[in-house]
Amino acid sequence: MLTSVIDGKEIGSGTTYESRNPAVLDDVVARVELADATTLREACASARRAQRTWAQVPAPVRGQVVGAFGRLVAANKEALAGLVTREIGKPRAEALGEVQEIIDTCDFFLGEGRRLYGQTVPSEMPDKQLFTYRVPVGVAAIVTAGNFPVAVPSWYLAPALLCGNAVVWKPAEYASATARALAELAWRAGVPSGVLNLVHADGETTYAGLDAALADGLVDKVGFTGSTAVGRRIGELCGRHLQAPCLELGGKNPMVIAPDANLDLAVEAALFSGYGTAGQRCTSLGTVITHTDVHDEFVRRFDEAVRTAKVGDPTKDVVYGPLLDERFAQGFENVLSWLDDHHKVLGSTATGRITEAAPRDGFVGDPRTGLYYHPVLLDGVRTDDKVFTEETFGPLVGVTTYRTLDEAIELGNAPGYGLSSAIYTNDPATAFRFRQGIGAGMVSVNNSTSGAEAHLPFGGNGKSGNGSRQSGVWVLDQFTRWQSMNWDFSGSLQKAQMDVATI
Ligand code: UN1
Repeated sequence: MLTSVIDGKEIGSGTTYESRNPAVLDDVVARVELADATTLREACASARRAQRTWAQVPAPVRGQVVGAFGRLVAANKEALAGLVTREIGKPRAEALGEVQEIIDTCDFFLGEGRRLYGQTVPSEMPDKQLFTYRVPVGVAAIVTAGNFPVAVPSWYLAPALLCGNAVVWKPAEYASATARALAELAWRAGVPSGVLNLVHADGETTYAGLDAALADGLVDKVGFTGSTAVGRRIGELCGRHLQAPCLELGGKNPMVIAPDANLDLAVEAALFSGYGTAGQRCTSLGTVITHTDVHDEFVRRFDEAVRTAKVGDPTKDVVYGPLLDERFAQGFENVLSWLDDHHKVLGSTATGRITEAAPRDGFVGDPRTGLYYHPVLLDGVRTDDKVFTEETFGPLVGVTTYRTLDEAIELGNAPGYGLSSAIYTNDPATAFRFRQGIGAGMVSVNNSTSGAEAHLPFGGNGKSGNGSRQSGVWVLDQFTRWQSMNWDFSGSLQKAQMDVATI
């Protein structure tokens, strides 16, 4: 039985949850005791006490701990990736890539421990020095989704810890075992047990516990990766307590196919970003916006690629495996009810769950054991369709057409998200104009909408977040606050704006 771990102590409760392998539903990966709201608040209080000592540890030494965490993850890469595959059904190659993303992140923040630069700033008065320092925010409450059960948490944990904060981490219930494994590696690497606390809880409990902790001044930064709907609630909650959370939410990521695009490359990228991780990335491809001149040929090739894509057992070489858990499977069933008569359904001979009665050619494994769904490729998508405006979080890609680049940009921005985007073109001017016009935080030219590198700013605008950025140096602004210091050694009271030196 897994429990929450607060200041190194296992804290149980009455309520249990079973995290199941979505490829083999009879396989219970972990039985978890879910915490109540008081326990979550207590974890924040405990983190508050531990943070003071951690902040005294010099940043380069904290960096060494983060570096050691990365090395332990590397030493356990196969096992951790295996657990990711078993608990959330991510195919092996992608799971290994996900674990590599933690290692890359820790590598980056090991070095940042020796920088974490402040500035010296000239004063308007003589014999006076101005400085800026980055100071830790204090306690960070991190709430993560389970589609990236270890990489995305590491984007929060590594910089938050490096910057001298204590963390209370609330992972997705359906990725509890993976979360515990990652936390164990962090503790073994030298992160003090009170500085990283793991709390298993359901959504409503998390919300109530955070509300109580924020009201009592026990949390200084909330980090949340998940749906736009939940992000909105977290944003409202934090706003009431005068806090700006770090929100990384959904996406409706467009891929534009210009008339000069290399269509084979574009199809490969559309397959990877539309159907990889079963379309359950925040960076998954939502809608292909293809120029009318190349539409028919692109769709012909894309349909062929989707039809022949291997789907099934995630321990095998497949494009995608099962959906994350029952709740996500139900969510996708609901999305399928948005299909309309004017849509041309391609990519499969059937839609919905893959069963013996509705089989798929070349399916790998046993369809009876897991939450497997047919890929859906929808041509003829219109701007007033729900499949055009809403994130679908499943193996579904829509296709629509454009005539001018301005029109393509307008279509890309229309759903109001702004996370990732891509364009396939060989013309630099087209690529740059697309970048200027598209409202997304991330733009790919001749590459997929998903698969961002770990040291570039990651984040979105509009319904994809509140403009916060993760990764690289940019995330330091989430986990530190600027403090300025002025030091006057003139021997007199020099008044700013009033005693300004003149020539
Ligand atoms: C997410 O789905 O929340 O860029 C993150 C990507 C991955 C991260 C996705 N590195 O697609």
